[in-house]
Amino acid sequence: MTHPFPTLRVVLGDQLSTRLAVITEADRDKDVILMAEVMREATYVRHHVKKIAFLFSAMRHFAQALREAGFNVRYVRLDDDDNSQSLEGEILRAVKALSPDRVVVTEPGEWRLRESFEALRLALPVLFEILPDTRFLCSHSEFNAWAEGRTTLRLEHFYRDMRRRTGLLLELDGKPSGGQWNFDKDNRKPAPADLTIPPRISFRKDAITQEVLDLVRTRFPDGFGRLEPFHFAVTRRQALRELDHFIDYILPHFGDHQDAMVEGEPYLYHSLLSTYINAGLLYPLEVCQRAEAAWHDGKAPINAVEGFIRQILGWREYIRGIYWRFMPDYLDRNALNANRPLPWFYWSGETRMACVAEVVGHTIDHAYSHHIQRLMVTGNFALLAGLDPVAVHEWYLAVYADAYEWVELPNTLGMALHADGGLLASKPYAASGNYINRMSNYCSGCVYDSKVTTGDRACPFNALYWDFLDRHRDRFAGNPRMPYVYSTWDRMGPERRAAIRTQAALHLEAMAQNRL
Ligand code: FAD
Ligand code: DLZ
Ligand code: SF4
Repeated sequence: MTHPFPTLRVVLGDQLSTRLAVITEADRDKDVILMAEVMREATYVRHHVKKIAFLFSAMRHFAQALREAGFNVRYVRLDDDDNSQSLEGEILRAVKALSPDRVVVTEPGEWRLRESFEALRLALPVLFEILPDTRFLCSHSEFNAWAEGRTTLRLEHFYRDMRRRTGLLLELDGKPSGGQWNFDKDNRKPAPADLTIPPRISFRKDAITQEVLDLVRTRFPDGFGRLEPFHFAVTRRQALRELDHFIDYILPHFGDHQDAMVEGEPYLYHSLLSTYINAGLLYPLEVCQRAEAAWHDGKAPINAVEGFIRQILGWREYIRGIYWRFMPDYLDRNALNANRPLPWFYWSGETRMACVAEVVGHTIDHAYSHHIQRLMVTGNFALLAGLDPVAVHEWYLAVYADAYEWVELPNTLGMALHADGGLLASKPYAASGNYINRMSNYCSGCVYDSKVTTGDRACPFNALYWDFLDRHRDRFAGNPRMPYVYSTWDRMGPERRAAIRTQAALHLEAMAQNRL
């Protein structure tokens, strides 16, 4: 259908994909594409300065590429005089200035913004259409159809359905490639001492990125994290180079050390692709297809390729399905009644716990830490210490370059904190210092001793682990995956158990006083 007036086509900062209908259906002679840098999006949590700089630079490059391809782009810079500093305000301003006969936008990735767009729809004098985000491989209705009537929503079932639906790693007879759906038993080994760490690529900062770095330095002087060095890809072409590098040099070893943690090594064999996929510079399906092709070409083993594809085709889509199915009340869930404030060391990294200091340090430096660091160090500590889920959620949403609520919230509230009561994970990801010692080399440089539970050198994760299990015995004792831990606790005897409870209270007191 052709329209006599222009259509205003809105592209948000994490929608930098030319394959979205908002772009593919644009009339280059008439329509206007609106993009806006606004303070409200840049400050609704205390975002890492690298995240802001990455998005603004990627947005400016995307706008430039659209203009070069012949589109009309109305790009509002953060410092433009008339900038109303909100996306809603910029849409209204553009409607007044351009008199389009309709506005179209791809649905936002966060509930708060979708709600406010729904309100804007009623306020606008023209038609306002919110289009589905077709970059995802499972639509809302497909996820809801899968979830409907199930008593438990387990990733593994969802993932197999997605393999069947997309044909990824599927043979002609419908059987999984390599004979198994899941090769996790071959993965997740600790890192050997002589592990070679592959080099990573860094991108030259052009004039656009330099200008954005200056802007962020000036406008966000108290922002979280270190702005430089800045290595991010900011265009699709650069993101594709990062993908090539991953497929050629890193994917072959992806599974083996997926859960390992090594001092001074933030990246190991992880892909670093989440930031680009989530902002739209890479498409999840193409990333999975590249990994599958590497297996077909004999360049990467099945355990690595299957493990990697499961993260994107399985976890990423599943997490998004959970978010939209259970929002907005998902945000209020606090099944374990956790309410302690977030300790300052989450922002400063100043703690004697070497593992936490290391992970927060990576976070400050790179706006990145890998999954096991997020889940089993900062997440695990927050779970054991009973930190307020909303405070923890806001921290994760702020500090990582790949963080948007649709993906961050279920990972934090559901996977890490068990605050959704087990909707997402059947068992809490609670672990003592022993796990961190097994999967990392952090403990050798720590003032605490991972093998000690009480006394001056006691690793805080130990007493807090037992205290956590004890506090929530009613909830977890019946869990078929947990009887062993409770029988170990019971065998300790009343005096030992009391000493551990006292030690846990001392750790929590030290935490509150910033002495931990
Ligand atoms: P890789 O280890 O190389 O994994 C490959 C890809 O799989 C990732 O790029 C990502 O797209 C996908 N993936 C892997 N695990 C998950 C998962 N659990 N959920 C969704 N996608 C997944 N991921 C985000 O993208 N944004 C977030 O804000 C975010 N917050 C998290 C918060 C917590 C508490 C936890 C435990 C996990 C969080 N994750 C989040 C998931 C995961 O940690 C990151 O996707 C991953 O660390 C990104 O690094 P990578 O690209 O090197 O991943
Ligand atoms: C995260 C972010 C930031 C920091 N700034 C902007 C911005 O200035 N303009 C914009 O369109 N989008 C920005 N974003 C991304 C949005 O917050 C994102 O679209 C929503 O969180 C929904 O996922
Ligand atoms: Fe972390 Fe405990 Fe190991 Fe120290 S001893 S690094 S606090 S697990």
